[in-house]
Amino acid sequence: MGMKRRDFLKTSAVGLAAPSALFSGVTIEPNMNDPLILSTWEHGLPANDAAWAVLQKGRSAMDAAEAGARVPEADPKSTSVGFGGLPDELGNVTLDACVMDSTGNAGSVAFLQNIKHPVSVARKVMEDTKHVMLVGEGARQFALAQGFEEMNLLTDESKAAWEKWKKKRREMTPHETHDTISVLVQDKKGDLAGACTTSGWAYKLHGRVGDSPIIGAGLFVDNEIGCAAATGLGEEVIKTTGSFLVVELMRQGYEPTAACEEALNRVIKKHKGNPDFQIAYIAIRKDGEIGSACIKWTFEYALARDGVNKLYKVKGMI
Ligand code: SD4
Repeated sequence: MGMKRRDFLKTSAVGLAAPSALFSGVTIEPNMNDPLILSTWEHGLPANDAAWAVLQKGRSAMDAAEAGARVPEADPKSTSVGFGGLPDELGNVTLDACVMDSTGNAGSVAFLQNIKHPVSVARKVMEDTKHVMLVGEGARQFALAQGFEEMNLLTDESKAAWEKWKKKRREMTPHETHDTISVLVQDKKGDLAGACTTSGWAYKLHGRVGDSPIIGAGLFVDNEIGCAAATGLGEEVIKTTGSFLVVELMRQGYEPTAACEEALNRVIKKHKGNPDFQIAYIAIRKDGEIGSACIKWTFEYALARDGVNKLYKVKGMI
């Protein structure tokens, strides 16, 4: 059954009392012919521009999300993603990424080294293998076999930052260095897709994998309900299956921002009301409503819609 937005909101209010029963089997009326792109942080702006250009050519939400994520991946000034990403404690740039499309298909790579575009490798895993996730050396070998070029991803600037860090080995607070790019897209057919890519927590233990390549944690897409993505302290996003939770809360009738807040509430509660780290979520509901929330300080997302691409600030919940 299709729902008008007003009906949806009416049902939502009731839905909070007995959410899943009311919402199971209900289809939210899709937003058609009003494509939008929602990305994390300031590097979301150029990512959105690239994604928008792809949508303009009539291509899919998945094509657009991948094209968007590739922009910060290739930019050495984005020191938290791809080429130029800050390394782990041993000086290795190790990358995590995933994609999920409107059919519910997903691909992911984790702990990948020396390949500039992990998001595209993740897409290849999704489309050209029977698997969802490849890691480390296996992921690198797969990428090389698919024609991806091998390259050194540690720029002089990131190497210098790492060498400076090594002298004191000061523990980084996660929010100092976390800036994953997550790109959520709704195309003009109303279909949803997403991509997420990062070099993770700077100076992490060698072998550490964050939330960004974990389907349901860093990213989740359900083409009936909506999609969500995360940025921030991956360990805590994994422990609460964050992006999946945001989408499930939208299924239960939560507005997109309320869904992001409720998912963060679980983290805040676990940390006695005062976590010392940042997590932010972005979400698109199938009817084109968007939402976002972050734990503390501020977070910025970039939204491209109606040909306008703008950065918006979100205030922390605590
Ligand atoms: C991670 N969530 O590896 C990523 C890092 C991040 O904004 O989001 N930065 O934990």
